[in-house]
Amino acid sequence: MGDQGMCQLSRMEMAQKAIYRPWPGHQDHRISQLRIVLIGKTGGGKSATGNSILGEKAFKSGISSKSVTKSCEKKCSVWNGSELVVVDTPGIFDTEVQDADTQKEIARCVLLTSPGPHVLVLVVPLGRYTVEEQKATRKVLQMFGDSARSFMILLFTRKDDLDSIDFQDYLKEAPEGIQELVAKFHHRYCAFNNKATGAEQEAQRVELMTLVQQVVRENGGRYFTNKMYRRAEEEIQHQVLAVQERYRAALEREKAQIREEYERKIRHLESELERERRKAQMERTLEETESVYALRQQSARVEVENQSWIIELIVKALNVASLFFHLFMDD
Ligand SMILES: Nc1nc2c(ncn2[C@@H]2O[C@H](COP(=O)(O)OP(=O)(O)O)[C@@H](O)[C@H]2O)c(=O)[nH]1
Ligand SMILES: [Mg+2]
Repeated sequence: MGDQGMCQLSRMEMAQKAIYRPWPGHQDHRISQLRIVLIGKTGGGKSATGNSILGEKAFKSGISSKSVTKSCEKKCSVWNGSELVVVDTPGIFDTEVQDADTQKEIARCVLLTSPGPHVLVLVVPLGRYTVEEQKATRKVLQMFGDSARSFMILLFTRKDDLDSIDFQDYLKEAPEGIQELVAKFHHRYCAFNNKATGAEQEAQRVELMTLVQQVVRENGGRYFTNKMYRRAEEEIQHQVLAVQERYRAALEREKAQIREEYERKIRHLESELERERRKAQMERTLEETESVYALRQQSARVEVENQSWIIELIVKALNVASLFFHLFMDD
């Protein structure tokens, strides 16, 4: 079992409750879920931002090598009646290197945010926006392609480094690289102090979530997708169908067994009343078995997402489709 299905329980819990559809034409036919993925260069403050969004220390964050995010991670909470899924990534989208480990991580990120993220949060640290940092940001933007722009929010970290300067005032005098970015994102940006607590933390969280909601609304409830996500989704669906087919066959086998056992037991019974009693018992057992399998069918997707082999299958599917070569740009 992998740890990619961290949100399994809450998803199941939410599926059992009546979940409202937050916006008309919501394309996600699964339960109402808001998927956010944090992207940007290592050390920019992605994990710290994830913690600020969730309001708890869910992701490891820090400067020591021990706290550097090495693998994509998914954490969930509930926001405004929707399941909020936050996926933290290591700096995988800012690299030219497409080695096996990077491919696996990208596949993992795609799986954790499948069938696609509603919002991509590009995390950039204020005051430290070096040339190297600029290059990395450009790479990330290029990687996701122009079609991803309408799903992106620019989030500056280290707002506390501005001391008491007002963020809007700072922007007027900000380095060219920062100005350039802000211009690209129009009004879709915000700044976080990830060291903030209490009311300040809550206020910036609300500010971001308001932006998130705005992005989702502007996109008509659609999530970001591209060839890569679609190909991965095909593979996931393929596996889900296989699992469901296995359960269907297993249910038929079990039902046949139950009937056979019943026939064997009543064969020598004389009393009609007793036969009827046993028959009613059998019907109950059949119904119970059916409902157990119905639940298994429903959670087939979660089951597939939790299998460690699904990542390898996605990597393979993406390689077969040459998508790792073209990457996200190819939408
Ligand atoms: N002062 C300050 N430090 C921050 C802020 N955001 C992140 N950091 C620090 O920057 C370092 C890198 O953050 P981390 O979340 O691990 O970055 P990641 O590699 O992008 O996940 C950590 O030491 C954080 O404590 C912020 O808003 N203010
Ligand atoms: Mg990190």
